[in-house]
Amino acid sequence: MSSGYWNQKAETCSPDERRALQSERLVKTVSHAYNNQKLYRERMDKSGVLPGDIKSTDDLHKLPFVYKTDLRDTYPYGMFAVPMEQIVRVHATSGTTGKPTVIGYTRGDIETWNECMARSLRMGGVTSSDIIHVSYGYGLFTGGLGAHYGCELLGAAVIPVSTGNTSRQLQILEDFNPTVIMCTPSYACLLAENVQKEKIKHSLRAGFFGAEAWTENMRRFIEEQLGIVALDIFGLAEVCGPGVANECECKNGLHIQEDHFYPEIIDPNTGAVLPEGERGELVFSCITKEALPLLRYRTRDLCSLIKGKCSCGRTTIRMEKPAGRSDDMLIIRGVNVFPSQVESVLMKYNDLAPHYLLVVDRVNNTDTLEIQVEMSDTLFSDEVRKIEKVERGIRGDIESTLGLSVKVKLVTPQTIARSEGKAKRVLDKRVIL
Ligand code: DLL
Repeated sequence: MSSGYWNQKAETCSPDERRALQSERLVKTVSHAYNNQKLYRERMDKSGVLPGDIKSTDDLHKLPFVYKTDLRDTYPYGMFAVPMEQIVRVHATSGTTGKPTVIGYTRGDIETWNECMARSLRMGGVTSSDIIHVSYGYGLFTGGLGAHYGCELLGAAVIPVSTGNTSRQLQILEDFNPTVIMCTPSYACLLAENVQKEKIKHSLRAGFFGAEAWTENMRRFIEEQLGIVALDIFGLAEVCGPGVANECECKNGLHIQEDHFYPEIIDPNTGAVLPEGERGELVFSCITKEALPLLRYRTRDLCSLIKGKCSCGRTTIRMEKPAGRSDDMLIIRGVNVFPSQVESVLMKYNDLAPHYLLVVDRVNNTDTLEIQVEMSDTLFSDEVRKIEKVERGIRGDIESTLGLSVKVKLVTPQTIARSEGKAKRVLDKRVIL
């Protein structure tokens, strides 16, 4: 099924060749950032590091970090390292608090991004014969346009559906014969349910799902319900957008486009680089970016890195499927809880739909966690006794996974709010109090 490489040299070169290229690019980018980004120059000066101290990727750890707050503090364009006449596109991330994060791209940055997206698609077996249904949002979010131009570069036929209007999406799936779909995994679950319910006939064989964390159990659900291969696509606007990393057909980690984005894993508390294979916070240095050359950018995403040649032949470093973000973590009665831990338990039950919400509250000074999850139509029409039994089973399973007592509430089908983009899985009432 594999259809080769998009850029064979970049994707299959030896570690030494790659290290040499990365070092050369890093040295250039450090001096570009130092000379053109006031904030980063001041930070380097404060850390006592000069561009001349960075001679190769071995010296990267000497550089200070950059944070999302830096982009907010310099809103909107304060960290751009080129004059506005060289910027050809602007994207922004909404951000739940405060100002959005604004990202600028030069023509060169856009070309790099398009190539990374084309590489991502090719590693998932996509060719110019494919028809690609893009259901990521088009607009300030990088998902739609990022995916779109990668598809065009590859020569595939792209259908720019964007988000929303699920019944129109289903009609396009049935009538336009797309072979590949791109959307968030939570929206893929919603589409899959409707495809089943309305007996939609489609020609899909693969999907590229990302923009939010999703578990292996959710992958199984999507693959079974839609009868396709579901691959993980990762990216973030600050680095470019979708296409920073992608799974190949071997599904054993996401290949990072590391000739452009150099990854490190650090201890989020101390900032120290962690030994190979350990899970920690992913940090990226953009070693070819012109408009926004972020160095040692703290993503808050939690994962580990996998070295070594993949069976697909690629030699690029891979990231483990991200387990969530350090800022997603809930602390409930002192216990660390990630929504993905709950999801991996829920998705084992056939009697449930893949729609859930974690409601956290504080009652009499004690944190409470209620997990609301939708029943399948079959369970919903079953006896109350059966429903209660399933509820008890799930509660026991979750309590032993989290080490925390929880309440589980099975709710009526179609009652948990759906999202067309990134799903909202947590309602933390403590934050509002
Ligand atoms: O979500 C870009 C994107 C669009 C990626 C479409 C994939 C597909 P942002 O809105 O800036 O960009 O959000 C970036 O989303 O730091 C992760 O926390 C999360 N994220 C993105 N992809 C994945 C993934 C886009 N495959 C933030 N798995 C990142 C887990 C993901 N989390």
